[in-house]
Amino acid sequence: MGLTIAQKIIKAHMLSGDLTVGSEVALKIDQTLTQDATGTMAYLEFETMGLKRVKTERSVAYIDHNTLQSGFENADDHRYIQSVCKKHGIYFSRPGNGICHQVHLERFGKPGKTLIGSDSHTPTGGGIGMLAMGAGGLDVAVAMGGGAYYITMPKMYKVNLIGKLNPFVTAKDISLEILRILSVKGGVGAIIEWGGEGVKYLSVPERATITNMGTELGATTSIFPSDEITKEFLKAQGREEDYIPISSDADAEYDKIIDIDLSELKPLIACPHSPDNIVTVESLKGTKVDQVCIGSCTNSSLFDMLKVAALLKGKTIDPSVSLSISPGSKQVLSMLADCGALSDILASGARVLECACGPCIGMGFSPNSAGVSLRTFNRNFIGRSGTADASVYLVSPETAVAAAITGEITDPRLLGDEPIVKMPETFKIDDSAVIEPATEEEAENLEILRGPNIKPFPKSLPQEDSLSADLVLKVGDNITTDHIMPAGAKILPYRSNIPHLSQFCFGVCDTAFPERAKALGKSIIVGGSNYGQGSSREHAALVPMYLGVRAVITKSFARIHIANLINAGIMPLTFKNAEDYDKLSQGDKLVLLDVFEGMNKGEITLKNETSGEDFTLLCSFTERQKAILKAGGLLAYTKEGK
Ligand code: MIC
Ligand code: SF4
Repeated sequence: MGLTIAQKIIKAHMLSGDLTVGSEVALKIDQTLTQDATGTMAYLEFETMGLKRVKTERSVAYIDHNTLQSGFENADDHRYIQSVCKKHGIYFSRPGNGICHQVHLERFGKPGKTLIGSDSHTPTGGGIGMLAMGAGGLDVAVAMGGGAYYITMPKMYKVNLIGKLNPFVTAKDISLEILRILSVKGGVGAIIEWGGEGVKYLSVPERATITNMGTELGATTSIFPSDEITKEFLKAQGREEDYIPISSDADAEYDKIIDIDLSELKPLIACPHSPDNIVTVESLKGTKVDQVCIGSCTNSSLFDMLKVAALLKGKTIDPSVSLSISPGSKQVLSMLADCGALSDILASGARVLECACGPCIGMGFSPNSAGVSLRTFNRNFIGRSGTADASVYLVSPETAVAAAITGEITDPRLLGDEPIVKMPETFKIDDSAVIEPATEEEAENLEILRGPNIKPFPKSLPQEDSLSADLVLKVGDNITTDHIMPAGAKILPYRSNIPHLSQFCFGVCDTAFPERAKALGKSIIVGGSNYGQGSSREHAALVPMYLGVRAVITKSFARIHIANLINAGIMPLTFKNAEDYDKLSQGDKLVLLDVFEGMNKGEITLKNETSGEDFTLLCSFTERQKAILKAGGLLAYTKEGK
């Protein structure tokens, strides 16, 4: 049987396991990336492992999330990460150099290689045929130390692109269309390969928009073939030698095949508060808009920015709209400056922000009260923008410009002729903002610089054979990591201070949760389906662990979050009968019986002492995962010398 693109890369990197769907596969990881909001914790974990140098082919630390430096905390974190990088063999991308995924695609990603990153949008690298996956910080730390990365062998989905996009219909609309078809749960347990004749009309930045937003489907990753278009892109980045062709075999088999006829697509928009809440832009025409934000790792390439500049040229934005533009990298910004496009953007009345995540993670530019914000980003979860009652819509850069000019949601096809933007033959290459690590010899005497906000990693406890704990919080379906551990300008600076961070845990759902959990000492959370979707932030597991949460029982989990829970020593369990969810209430006294035997059987009995009822819960832990839970988390397990 032939192989898919992902199966080929997995096979070439497999340390143990096989290609059977659902089995555990250990992968050799070639490259890692971190960003600062998850990086400090990942490097603290790396340090705990006591290794001198990273063992990967290339590891890069980016500073892109937490760049406001509104207090000493961010600056201290950056200095800490920079000093760890210098000492341990990691490349350090300075603040201002750009968003990790954009810069990694431009300068470091390679077709056919494996990449894991402590950020859920790491699959952006699939745009050049990499097997790129988001992971928790601890998994990235282990991979930097040369350890394997474990995945559950995913199913293979294929999306066949037929025909060609019409003017003003973009790669972002393809991403929104697949979200409409599959929903935010539809990619869980799958890798999505993009193929069909339509692929040859998509440039690398367009492909990267699609693989980036594949994260919102819950997919393990998304991937495009590496072809002549990939080669041209790498050549223009001065990296032709990194090119290798990769495609799937003609007889490769897929678990699902979806056809999308590009010529039939229209400009689409994701409505509040979920990326899969899709309608046509046309259907919302006339809705008043207060704010428009263009940028983020989804839509901040030179390709996107040149189109935006061309559409804004000679126009002034509507007086009632505030427009922000954050180019994805220093390369993008300086090329916009060199060709004059930046002046066109500025002349329109736009505010040009730093090359960083910025408004996407609520770091500034929060909308006004009950404001309507159109964003080219990938997530519109409630509260993420920093304004609790804002309505955030996700759109293409073209639709964003149309709203900025008219002050209301407007079909971009009404803007006139579509600007034709070509990829440059050569990009401007200047890697001076990437600081190289010291040699092993020089590194010996280098000191790690720590600030007072960097608190030690919290201690987790081994799982017990019989767990008696109260049901501390019951939540519904599609709970995101932004619900569990919110970000934003007020909270993000404390990512390396778990005790402080814990005050904000589940703040969106129930502000009394942290105090209640602390008072109980040991507790259990109950959730609906797709619990933990969204970000890779391991803080969404570490903070509940710090607050005493010992198990989370749901209808289903998102991939990265379930791994983070196990790494933190928290037991993820699912209901055998989904209806049992309705039979549990907050405050119930629960007991998990014969946990260790149950782990082996794959079924654990839950006794609800309050109602007197018994339920069956499911688990499917591998031997390694059972050992991690019994040890009290991955760090404790690694320290035991496993
Ligand atoms: C996000 O988009 O939610 C983030 C911020 O990039 C996160 C990482 C984080 O929480 O630090 C992600 O996507 O993994
Ligand atoms: Fe940054 Fe937003 Fe991309 Fe996350 S989704 S990496 S916050 S730009």
